[in-house]
Amino acid sequence: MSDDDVELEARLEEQEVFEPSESFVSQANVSDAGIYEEFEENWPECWEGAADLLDWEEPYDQVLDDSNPPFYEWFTDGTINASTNCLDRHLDERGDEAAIEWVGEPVDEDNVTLTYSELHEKVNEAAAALRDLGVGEDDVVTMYMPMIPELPIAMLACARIGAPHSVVFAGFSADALATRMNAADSEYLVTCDGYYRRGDPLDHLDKANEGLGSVEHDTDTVVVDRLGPNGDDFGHDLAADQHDWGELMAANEGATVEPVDRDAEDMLFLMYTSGTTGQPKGVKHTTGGYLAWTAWTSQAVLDIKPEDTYFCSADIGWITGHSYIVYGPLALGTTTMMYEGTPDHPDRDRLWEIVEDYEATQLYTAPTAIRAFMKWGKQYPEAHDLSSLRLLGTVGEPINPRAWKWYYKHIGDEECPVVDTWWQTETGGMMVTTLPGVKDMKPGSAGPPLPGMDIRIVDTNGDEVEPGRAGYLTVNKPWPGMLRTLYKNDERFIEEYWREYSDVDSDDPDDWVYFPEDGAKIDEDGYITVLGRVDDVINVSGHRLGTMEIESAIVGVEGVAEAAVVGGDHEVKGEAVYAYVIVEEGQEESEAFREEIVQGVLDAIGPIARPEQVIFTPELPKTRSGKIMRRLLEDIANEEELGDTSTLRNPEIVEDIRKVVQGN
Ligand code: 6R9
Repeated sequence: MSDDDVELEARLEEQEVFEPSESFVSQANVSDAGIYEEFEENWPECWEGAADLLDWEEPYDQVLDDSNPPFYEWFTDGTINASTNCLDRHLDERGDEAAIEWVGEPVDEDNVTLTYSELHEKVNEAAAALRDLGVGEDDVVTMYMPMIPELPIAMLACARIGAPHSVVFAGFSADALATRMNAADSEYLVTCDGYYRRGDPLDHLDKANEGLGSVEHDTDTVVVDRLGPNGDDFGHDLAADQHDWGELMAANEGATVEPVDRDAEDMLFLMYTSGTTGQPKGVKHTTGGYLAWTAWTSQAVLDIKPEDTYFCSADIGWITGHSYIVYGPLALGTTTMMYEGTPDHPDRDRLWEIVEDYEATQLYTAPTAIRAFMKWGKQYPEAHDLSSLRLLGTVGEPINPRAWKWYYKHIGDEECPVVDTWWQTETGGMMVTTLPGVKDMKPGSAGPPLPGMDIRIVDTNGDEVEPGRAGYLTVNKPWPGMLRTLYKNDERFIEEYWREYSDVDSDDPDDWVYFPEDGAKIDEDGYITVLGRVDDVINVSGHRLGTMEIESAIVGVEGVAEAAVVGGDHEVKGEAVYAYVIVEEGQEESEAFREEIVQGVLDAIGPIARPEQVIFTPELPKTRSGKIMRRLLEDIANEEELGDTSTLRNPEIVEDIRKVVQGN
């Protein structure tokens, strides 16, 4: 490092508050600090502005109906279609502008630009094709696809005909697909033959077919041909209930489909997410509130303008991609980018090359990616002109100040504000983050709640804690983008999110408090630092994984008697999976068996859940009532000083396990 660099790093390291640059503020969509007070005074009518960002078929009567908490309804009696809002209404002014810039894996230079007119056309054809197959309003269509243009096309086609989609991340296993299709009674699947990973074709249909084998009802499947002749080696033949996407599209060439009027509260999509039990939760999002929320936050926080080229590097298989690659940006009529590949192929400057080539104006990514960039070194971004960037964002997990500052300096050149956005699958969109044109930034802290949000950090009794003390994050007022329930399971919805801090017998909305199961603290300025999950969910590279799901996968391996899974610190992934395993009598604790266990997890969930370490142990530390003391196992994984072991039934086991893991 040069002397200048050393000086700069030292200054950055000490600096705790960063002001947004004047050049940013002067053009920001939101730059009036009065918005916080205004929203507070005018709640819930303050959300009319968000609804005004959309075109409604029938205007709504009431902003919020809170007569039956926690089953809140937003923009009641309004009717709206999401695909019209993302497409049709932009045609006049922006028909020839790019809606989606798709950057494929660099195998055959087949990048695709879809203008609003082209996207509109394809969505109409796809909507007609799905209807031909029999898809009707409210039929759940599952999608199991990687980052290819057909994924948002299929999503918007569903939105057009009022069929909710349920997107399953392509990296998930066949089992995960089957569980979700069964849970949603989904009779339709859109998938593809395969896709490229680091230049090599990868079979995907094989996995989809395996999953379909475990689906309990009849299904129709549409298969996109992504690989062309490069997929010939996989030797796929479509079964009688499987249809070729290209043929269906060709048969419907030029078709137009009248968008279906949806009630604001009608389901737009389902998204399954990990919880504390083995069964994933089907989070239900609606049409009006969700779209208003994602459009408003895209405008206020990501500062999206129609003429931008906005780049979010998430996968559409996760909520971030739904809200901030597809719905929010397209509702605003901007150009949204999709990247199929990984950030390190063909080289570690791939993202910077894309930013430069497309002159991206915003980059929204995850701390795990930023930590990897940091590890690879600043020479990669430095080799590219990143001056088109105006704003940077992160999401998915806490970002440590060092990574924040690296991002701010080496990617944003100290000119771009960084928005650290806290939210969840369940919240639909952002909840806690700085408004970039209004608020100073504090690295490591997501920032204050967005205007109109009532977020408090409380202790186990629900009383607010002093600034600086750790507590639990709670949301005390509803918001338009919130989940409405867990699919066909209102009871679990209340149990999972409300019971902890609400008076569940009351019908006064003031007695209802949403609990996202995150720990947090707040400072004197009202800035919130999110500390992480307080349930049995671990966050690997920004992806939520339930320890129970992984444990049941491990226990499913023959020869395993018992398993406990915890998250251990990981330099790049944030957290990594540590699996403590007790084998059955007669089962050898061999390397080969370790591999079998890892394979069991890959088969049941997918590569994101791959255990970093499998630790054989004769016993697990348990309380006298028989509960596994996960905290101790976490301390061991993190080489931290061990907490209190006095309540254990078997305290001696802790030292034995520690020796195995830490080797001394
Ligand atoms: C959008 C998304 C949600 C969980 C959430 C929290 C963690 C997300 C964060 C963050 C600290 C941030 N999380 N953003 N923690 N700072 N900026 O990630 O949704 O996959 O449902 O995960 O992720 O623990 O509860 P989802």
